[in-house]
Amino acid sequence: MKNLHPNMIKILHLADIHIGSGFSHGRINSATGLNTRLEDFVNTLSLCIDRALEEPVDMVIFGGDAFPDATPAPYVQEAFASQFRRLVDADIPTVLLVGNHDLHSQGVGGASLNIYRTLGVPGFVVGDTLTTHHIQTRNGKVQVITLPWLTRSALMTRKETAGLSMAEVNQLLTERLEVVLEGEIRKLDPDLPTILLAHLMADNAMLGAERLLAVGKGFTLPLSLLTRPCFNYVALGHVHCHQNLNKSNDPPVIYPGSIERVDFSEEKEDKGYVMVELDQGDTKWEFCPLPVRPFLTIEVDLSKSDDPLSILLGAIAKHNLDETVVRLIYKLRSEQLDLIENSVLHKALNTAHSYTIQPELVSQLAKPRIPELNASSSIDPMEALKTYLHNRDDLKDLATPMLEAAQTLLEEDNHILLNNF
Ligand SMILES: [Mn+2]
Repeated sequence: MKNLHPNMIKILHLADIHIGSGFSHGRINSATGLNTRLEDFVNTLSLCIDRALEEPVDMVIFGGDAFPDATPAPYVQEAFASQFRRLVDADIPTVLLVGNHDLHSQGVGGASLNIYRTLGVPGFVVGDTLTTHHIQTRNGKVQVITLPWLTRSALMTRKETAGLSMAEVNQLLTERLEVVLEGEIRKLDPDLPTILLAHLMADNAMLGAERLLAVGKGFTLPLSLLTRPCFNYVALGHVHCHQNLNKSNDPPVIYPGSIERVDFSEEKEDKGYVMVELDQGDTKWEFCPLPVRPFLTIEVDLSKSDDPLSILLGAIAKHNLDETVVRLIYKLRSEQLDLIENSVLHKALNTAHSYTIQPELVSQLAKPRIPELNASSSIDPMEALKTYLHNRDDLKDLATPMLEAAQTLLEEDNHILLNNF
């Protein structure tokens, strides 16, 4: 008789842990000798694991980007391992997907996560190739297709991409990926619940406001590749801002986002993880916010003020800075510099967890920006360069070679340019 697995399967989905990053936002904890931002990230990760154990969930899936890079310091690697070890002790199967930050720029494989496979950690699966894993949980079997971060070299040779634009490379890569994914889909058992776990940039993902200016138009995959009816849940990693990409929610296509604020671009975002009730009929999911350290930008234009210091102090005094990572940005004219006493500013910011002070000089002679590049939320780097060169008659003779050189650079390193997340 066929086993129909009547139970729903409870899963905790988290991504973009990036533990070990953002040390500049912390300070050394004199009691432990550790950077407080490492302690913050460990604490937040431990809350995710606490929840997994309390439920308990049947499986944990991690959507990639464990550390800032593939070679974390041993004490950072250990902090990560000590938390995931708790899942091993509780017999909770766990899938660790390899994100772009887990990949070596040289060679293949995600060294920082592959160690879990090398050591044969019970119940742990490392997703560093596009393949299907059959995972036995307490409430039945699950199929998980892992789709790690792909670089061009995984699907194409350098010869094949020579002379192609970034858009053409992207198109070719998408087509190749579709074929390989289709192969996995055909092998699926239709009677088992199925998850696609992928680290990628989907073409309709919303980035945090400050990231729209980046080279965001490059390496993206179409949502249609992910919204296949054979998937009961699509678990993503890479974009740090939590969102569901599929309005119909059938299947849910979820970025849980990062678990801590990695930088100031995430100042206003909620951080958390996602609880999933996987069901072949109707999968349910819920975003669970985490209590993370607040970030605050205080930005003041003092250039028209007669008493810039008191205006600045007034702007600071409006906020409770306790436990907060603060960034103070103020604009002023060069002749106002002497009116700002740094010791007074340091005193005013004293209660913050950490702070940076960024004065910006407003030049009286500032030229207007190139109007075509203003008010544009997203700038293609080639278009930006063309526009710039068009406005610089003195560079006329250099324009063509500069554009060619820029095109070559973008083609060579497009995956590096996209490693911002
Ligand atoms: Mn990533």
